[in-house]
Amino acid sequence: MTEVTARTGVPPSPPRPSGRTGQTAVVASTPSDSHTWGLVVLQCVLEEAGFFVRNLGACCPAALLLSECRAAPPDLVAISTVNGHGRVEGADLISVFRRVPGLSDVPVVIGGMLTTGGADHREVVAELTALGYTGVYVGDEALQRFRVHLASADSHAR
Ligand code: B12
Repeated sequence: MTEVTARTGVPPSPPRPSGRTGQTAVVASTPSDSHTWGLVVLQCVLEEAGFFVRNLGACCPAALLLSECRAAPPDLVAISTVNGHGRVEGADLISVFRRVPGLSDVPVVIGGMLTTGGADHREVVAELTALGYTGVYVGDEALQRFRVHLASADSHAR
């Protein structure tokens, strides 16, 4: 039977062959963020890289993300946020996530537009990395750098 994610109603595409066949990624936005297209792009990028993706959708409550990840710990969590609250909500999210038994070592990345304008990207990246994100992707090259990271992690896994 085709799996359909509870909140989006979108059936995930089958993973493509790669070194990661069988690995799963969870994709979600921060709790306040209703932008959906960054999530869709992220899902496509991860599927191209060979992941089976569970897309929890926009405005994803932290409790839903945590319960999904506890029920079946994924190989990667990718958070997308562009509404400008990502620095604050992303910090809250990873602080709780890292305290959950079984999730302290799960790789979690966040990307998009994490602030409203002027903030120093390096400062935001350093802050969120220190709180526990595996990768923080901002700016025009965000998606490209993430793709490069996925490709290099995949080749190391082979
Ligand atoms: C469409 C849109 C909306 C729609 C969303 C509809 C929907 N179903 O998605 C609606 C009208 C609902 C909306 C609402 C709002 N929006 Co709006 N929206 C946009 C708009 C025009 C396009 C966003 C989009 O879909 N882009 C296409 C996708 C594919 O690209 P993306 O989301 O930018 O993601 C790319 C990268 O950021 C990156 N990326 C994203 N996530 C991740 C994650 C990882 C891990 C990685 C590696 C990369 C990555 O990859 C993507 C592809 O390149 C942008 C302006 C713009 N031109 O970008 C504003 C914009 C994002 N919105 C903005 C704002 C402020 C709002 C509102 C607060 C407005 C308001 N006052 O109500 C609300 C917020 C609602 C909420 N609760 O979140 C601002 C954010 C400002 C900021 N961060 O500084 C923007 C930038 C407009 C602006 N210039 O001011 N919005």
